[in-house]
Parts: sequence; structure tokens; C-alpha cells
Amino acid sequence: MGQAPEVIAIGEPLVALLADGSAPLADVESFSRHVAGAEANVAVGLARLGRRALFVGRVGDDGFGRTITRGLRGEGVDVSGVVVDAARRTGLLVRERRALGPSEVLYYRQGSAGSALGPPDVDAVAAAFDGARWLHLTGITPALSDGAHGAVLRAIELARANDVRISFDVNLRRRLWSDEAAAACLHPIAVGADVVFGDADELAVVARVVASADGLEAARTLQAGGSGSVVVKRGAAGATLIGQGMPVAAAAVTVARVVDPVGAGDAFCAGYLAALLEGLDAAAALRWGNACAAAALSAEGDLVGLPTRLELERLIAETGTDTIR
Ligand code: KDG
Repeated sequence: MGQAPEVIAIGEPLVALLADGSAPLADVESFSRHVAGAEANVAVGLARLGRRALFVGRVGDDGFGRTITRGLRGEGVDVSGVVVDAARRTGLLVRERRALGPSEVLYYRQGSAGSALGPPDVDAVAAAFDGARWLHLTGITPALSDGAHGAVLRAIELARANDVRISFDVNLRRRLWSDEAAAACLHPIAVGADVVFGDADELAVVARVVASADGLEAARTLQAGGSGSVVVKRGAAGATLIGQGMPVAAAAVTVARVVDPVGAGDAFCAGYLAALLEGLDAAAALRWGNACAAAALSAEGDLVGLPTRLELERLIAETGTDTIR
């Protein structure tokens, strides 16, 4: 382990095979390989912004696992929490691309190395919690297996014992479990977190309220239940934070063309946490989150568009310049 991490992110890293053209999956003949996984995306987003992130997860002893480990390391993420599981394969997802309507994602992650994450993997990096500032979790990991759920609970215990704040992105994955199962498992995690991120629909499921377009009732319900603050990610409508005081809102950064909609939420979390680590206030954190999300939307794959610190500053400054010479 290098210098002490500021953020510890725990989850399943994946290789994503993204269709090269717009077509139903049955007609796609070539794919591009990307590193993905919501929590790994956040770790890379933080590293691009100059923050120290440690990633904890499992990969198989295979080429995809090596791609992930090399990719994360190359981005400056501390991979000392990555376990190579020789008995299982690296998790995989395949995503088609459609010009119209939603694109389908297929997961090949049941029984994967990543899903075999367990409390001992977290205990192996226990020392990193001493001095870390944030633990970043998502609602994907507890859906993977009992062991992975246990790893999340162990990480929460260690965070609490070490005064590390907890950031929780709901990331509801309906291909992994039902809304009822997700709510039962994720509600206690959300109300114990210092900041919760989600879109209006995800927050409503976890808060067990009827979904509304602005997500505010769900956010208020979670906040009243114990969440420190709740950020409603509203896509093109920006983001709103519900905390102790008045709601804080920030407009989205306009995106000329959405190249790839996936990964923007993770980019938002990375920007938001990076701003807080710099000592900025909630309004600035929302702006950073929105700008990072817009950058992610503008590039193919989860990681490609994640901005560096300089790129983020340029985006926020909105200079109107289209070429820097
Ligand atoms: O947030 C982006 C993720 O959806 C993607 O990288 C894959 O982690 C993933 C998941 O479980 O869907």
C-alpha cells in the first residue's frame, strides 16, 4: 500500500464489452473492451481528480482480471485491496447500443470472482481505514452474494470505528434482485450513510415511498430516517441535495450529444466527493458532480470521459471556447 488513501471503494470490478455499433445484440459482431464496475469507476474518477483512492474487490486469474488490475493501477488507484481469485472468473457485462430506446445489458457475473468478495477481503485492508476520509459503497455489492453483503457490513463497521464517512450510491440493479429485496437490504445502509446518492426512482424504492419526478419526498424520508444528506441525481435537470438546512440545487452542464449514458452517476459521485475532500461546500460539490457526469456522458465507456482536475475546471468555467491552441 502506498500513501494512505482518502477514499476506500469496495465492489465488483467488471470488464464491459460494449457493442461497436447501434444494433440489437443479436446483430452485433464486434465489441470494444472497457474496464467497468460502479465502485471502480468512482475510484478512477477520484484518481483523475488527484485524490488517493483504494479499491477493494476480486478478479479472476485471467486476462480480464489483469486488464482490470492494470487499468486501475495505471490510473493511479491503489490496487492493494484487489484479490486475485484463482478459482473463479472475472465478472463480465455485455452491452448493446440502440439509437432509439433503452439498451440491454447482459451480466455474466453469477459465481464470478467479484461476487465472492467477503469480510476477510475488507479485514485485509483494515489498516487503511485509519486515516481514510470516505468509504464509498453502492447498492450493487450487497446484491451479489451473502459474502459480498457481509463485506459491505464489515466495511461500514470499520468506517464507523475509524471516523470515516460513508458515501452510498443506491445504483438499483433490477437484473440482480427485486425492488422488495433491494429495499429490505439497502434501507439500513442508506439511513446509516453520511451521504446517499440516487435518482428519484432508486431513492423511492429504498425509502419505500411512491416515486415522484423530483425525488424530494424520498430524499426527505431517508434524511429524516437517519441519512446525513441525500443527493437526488436528476440527469438533465441537475441535482438537488437534501440535508439539514434548505435544499441546495445545481443545474446540469449541457451535453451536446450523449455518446454513452452509462457511468455518469459514478462520475457524479467522484466529482462530489472530490469537491468535499477539497473542503468545498455542498453547492460546489453538486457543480463538480454535474460537470463530471456531463464529461462521462460525452465519451464511450465508463472511464474514458472522466475528467482530470484541469478539464473539470475548464468545464465549470464554461469559457465557450471549443479549441485550446
Ligand atoms: O454505473 C456503471 C455500472 O453500471 C457499470 O460499470 C456496471 O457496475 C456495473 C453494474 O453492476 O451495472
